[in-house]
Amino acid sequence: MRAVLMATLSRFRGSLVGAVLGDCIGAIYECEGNVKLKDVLKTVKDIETKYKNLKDGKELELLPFTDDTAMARSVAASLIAKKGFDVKDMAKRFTDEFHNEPNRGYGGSVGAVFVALRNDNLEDVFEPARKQFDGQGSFGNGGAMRIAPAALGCMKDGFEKLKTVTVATTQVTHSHPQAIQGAVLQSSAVDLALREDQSKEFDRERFLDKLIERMKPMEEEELEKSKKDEKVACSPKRKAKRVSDTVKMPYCHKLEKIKEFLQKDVSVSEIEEELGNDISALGSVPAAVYSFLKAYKEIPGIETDSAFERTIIYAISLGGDTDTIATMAAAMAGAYYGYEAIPESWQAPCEGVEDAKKFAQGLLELQ
Ligand code: R7I
Ligand code: MG
Ligand code: MG
Repeated sequence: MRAVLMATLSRFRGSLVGAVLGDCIGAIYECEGNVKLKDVLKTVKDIETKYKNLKDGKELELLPFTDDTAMARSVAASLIAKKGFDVKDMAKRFTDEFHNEPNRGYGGSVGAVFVALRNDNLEDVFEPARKQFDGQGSFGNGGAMRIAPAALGCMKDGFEKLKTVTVATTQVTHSHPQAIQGAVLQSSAVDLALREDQSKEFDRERFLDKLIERMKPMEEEELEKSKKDEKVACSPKRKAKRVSDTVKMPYCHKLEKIKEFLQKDVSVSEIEEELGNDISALGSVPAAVYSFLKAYKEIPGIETDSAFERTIIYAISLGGDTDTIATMAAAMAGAYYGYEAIPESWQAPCEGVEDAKKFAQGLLELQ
């Protein structure tokens, strides 16, 4: 295989295997409230020790993947089987997967979408998602958490195609603009990480500028729409429910904030406050981007030379929606550092690693 293809295969594998590890290891801490860095360090140390002490013929205790990976597998499998994007096939795979294994830790409301999709055999696969939350759609991070394979599958096509595929893949379950924008931010971050020249010093501010360049028109368009809606409805100003509701273009705002945060020491509570660490797309994708970028450099208290390892450890240490923030951050990190950066001992207990490698190969063959 040509050298450039080998390099790409390594980064494709890195992204999908990384995502699996972030999910499986992050799931140990999902929704545990405050996570202590020292506990996360102990968890990964234990993983390494168990692997080292593994006796012949014995098996490691499995770290199962959750809905994040279950759905990412469907995204990859559909793109490969259809040699491109087919929303009905994608929706069917999500639905079958959910009914096959409903106990993978899915979000509280998304099950209703899959029930409707199965029962109604709909022409319009986006309809059940549009009905969620009184017609405003879910703002959960379920669209973003699964989207990394789309960045790989669309690599040859460029951003406009990636955006179209990301938006439609998300809308099968999530129609809230913030859920859609969050998925576009995530797929863009993986896409840009795949393309970043590793032989040069990583200009993280430039990386953030490129993300802002992609997010700005989407947020501006949404802002225009909401202004019109307000006029039509003559509605009184909606009371802000969440801090981020008070900022006009919250994704761009958070991406600018990350630039600031990369220049100084920031506490976990400040990150939680400013970027979020929750189950919403807006409250988690920026934290994943920040984890990836921060871990490029050393982090006090995390003593490993591996920036890939730092990414997962740091993302989990933020607490909250740990499996999802870690899966998204690790999808970016794996895309940047490549498969060789991922320790074997971390891969060994995680469910779904071998399949992730096959999906990476299949997605590369689409290029
Ligand atoms: O977004 P989704 O697929 O959940 C993904 C998360 C990840 O952390 C996974 O690891 C898994 O644990 O779940 O699932 P949804 O059910 O669409 O959204 C998740 C939750 O976000 C919902 O159950 C609600 O609690 C909340 N939520 C909303 N609450 C009020 N109003 C999402 N949208 C809304 C809303 O519009
Ligand atoms: Mg999960
Ligand atoms: Mg989660």
